Amino acid sequence: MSMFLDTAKISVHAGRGGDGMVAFRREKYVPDGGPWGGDGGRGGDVIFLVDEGLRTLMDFRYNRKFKAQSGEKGMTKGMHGKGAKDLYVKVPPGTTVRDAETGKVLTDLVEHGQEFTVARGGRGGRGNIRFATPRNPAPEIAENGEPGEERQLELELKILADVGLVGFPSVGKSTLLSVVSAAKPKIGAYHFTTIVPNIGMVRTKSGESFVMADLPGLIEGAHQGVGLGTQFLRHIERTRVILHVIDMSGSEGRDPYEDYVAINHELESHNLRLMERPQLIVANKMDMPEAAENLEIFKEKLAAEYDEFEEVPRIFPISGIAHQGLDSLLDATADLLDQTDEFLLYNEEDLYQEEEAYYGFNPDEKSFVITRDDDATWVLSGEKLEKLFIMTNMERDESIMKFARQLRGMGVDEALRERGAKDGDIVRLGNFEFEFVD
Ligand SMILES: Nc1nc2c(ncn2[C@@H]2O[C@H](COP(=O)(O)OP(=O)(O)OP(=O)(O)O)[C@@H](O)[C@H]2O)c(=O)[nH]1
Ligand SMILES: [Mg+2]
Repeated sequence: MSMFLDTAKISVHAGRGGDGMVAFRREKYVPDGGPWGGDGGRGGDVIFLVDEGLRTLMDFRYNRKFKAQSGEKGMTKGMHGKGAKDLYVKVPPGTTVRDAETGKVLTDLVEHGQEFTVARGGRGGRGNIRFATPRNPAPEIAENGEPGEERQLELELKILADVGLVGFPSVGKSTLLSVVSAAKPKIGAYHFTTIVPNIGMVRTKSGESFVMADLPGLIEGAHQGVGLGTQFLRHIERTRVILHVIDMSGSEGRDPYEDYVAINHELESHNLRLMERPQLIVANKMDMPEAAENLEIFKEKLAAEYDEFEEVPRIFPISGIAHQGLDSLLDATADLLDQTDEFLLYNEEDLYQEEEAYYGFNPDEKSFVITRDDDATWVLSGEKLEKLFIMTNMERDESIMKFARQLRGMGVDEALRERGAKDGDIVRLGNFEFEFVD
């Protein structure tokens, strides 16, 4: 696994509902007390909560399982068991949540304080008070709690920033962020000094402000996973404007124009939409002796790519170290942001539909499945049936009888008969076996 956790696979398990209680009134002077068993409490939900203090998914590296607590059991005197507390899991802004099995996006969490329930707790089982009827005033029946939802999730972080600094390693991206904002990113003469995106708030002299992200350096082949690879390309996806930083001094023996073309190629290969973002070219390290000459060559090569009717991308010569040319770069960036709309990463409709499908009832879903084991036992399975089974207290005859009625109601008996089940055949459901009675 990678050191730089911008994706994580985790499992969430909501709490199970508490079991309902079977109890009867036994008071002085009340000889035949009525039913008095309360309901079980609700199991806790697992809820994601966006915390702007977090900037990576690092916390999920060692902690991958999240389980909310179960509800309390129902009690005598008709008292309900206490509901369990929901389990809140903090995630950084910009976290996309997918169902690991289907790969579908469940939600995209961007705002501080935003919440999303990823697994719902089971409801508490009903106590015997709830089963009293005129015909059966003292029912010895109570439900077990409903199991909590369980799912595997994939988290992917795409940080939120208005502006992204993009370029080869050591071109001076972190230096630039450090001189235009209060951020204190690490700066170094070696490649890949920056391994986690740094964010700073920039305020221009004319009073406009925006969020700038210093991203780790890109190299050729990044979209195929070379260097720090796509982990950082994905962060660019949420930015609206790209500042393409180039070492115009060619200090490492590279050709500035080739660098420019190579990086754009990476952006294009990752996701075509990255090239839809407006870009300003930042010609950095202009304090170096060779820079002025290199800039002229660069301008010529760039202009040659465009005809007279096309707009040639604008170039801003600066020196991060000498604090030169920064104001006009920042003003132009603010203007460009004003003119640029947000890029929607996910179609709103897709997100909505997914939620519907998740919580809604699916009428096409088979409520049970019948198979046959080698020893000729009939085996029942299926989510709905298994849930019903878990919620049935198999230690009490009345509950078992109710369960048998529910199976009949679902058409299980009829289906078994159709498949050829005979009187006395063994039918298994979970660890419970019973005889088929025709
Ligand atoms: N001469 C000169 N050197 C600079 C300038 N800006 C940055 N440098 C130097 O270039 C080196 C790399 O700077 P960083 O800001 O760490 O570069 P980076 O693009 O963030 O690099 P990575 O994080 O590795 O991708 C450091 O030694 C800086 O001092 C500049 O304007 N002029
Ligand atoms: Mg850096």
